[in-house]
Amino acid sequence: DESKRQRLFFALWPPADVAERIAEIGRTLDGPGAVVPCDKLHVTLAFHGACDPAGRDALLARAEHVTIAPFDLVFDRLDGFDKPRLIWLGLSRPPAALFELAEFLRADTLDPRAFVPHITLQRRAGPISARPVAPIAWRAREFVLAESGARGVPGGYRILARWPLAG
Ligand code: 2AM
Repeated sequence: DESKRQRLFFALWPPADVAERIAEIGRTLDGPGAVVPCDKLHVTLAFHGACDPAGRDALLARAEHVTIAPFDLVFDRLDGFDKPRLIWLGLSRPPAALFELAEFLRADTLDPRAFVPHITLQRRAGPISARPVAPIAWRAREFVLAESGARGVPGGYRILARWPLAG
């Protein structure tokens, strides 16, 4: 039953005060892009696409097996993708634990792209030359499973479940 499929992804969601500072960067950039509002800012860890209920349950079960301690993230550079046209905030020194977590949660995905940790700031954006920005640091203490396009709202996200990071 196609109507039961959900677009699911694991993500890190910044605390509200951090998200507000990140959103400010997106707002102050020049250019034609659509600025992502602060409650939608996140780091996608693993994009699983359209999942049926059994697929969703498998993701919920997998998340229970994460044994990674909280880790620090320092977002300190702007960069972009060409397809789709995004401007994003990234890390010049992403911690190993971030890649471990993403790799564990990406198991069995069909996503062929390498994991590039980023927070999308603008969509349908103009070109950007990569450059450093004043660092914004945050300690990741939990990860979430989120649904994209929930209740038929494109670009709307709904957090379905949260798990604490614990080593
Ligand atoms: P983006 O911010 O780089 O566009 C929900 O759509 C989240 O999943 C977004 O963070 C988006 O990343 C990511 N996403 C959407 N489609 C994807 C795909 N085909 N492969 C990997 N990530 C995807």
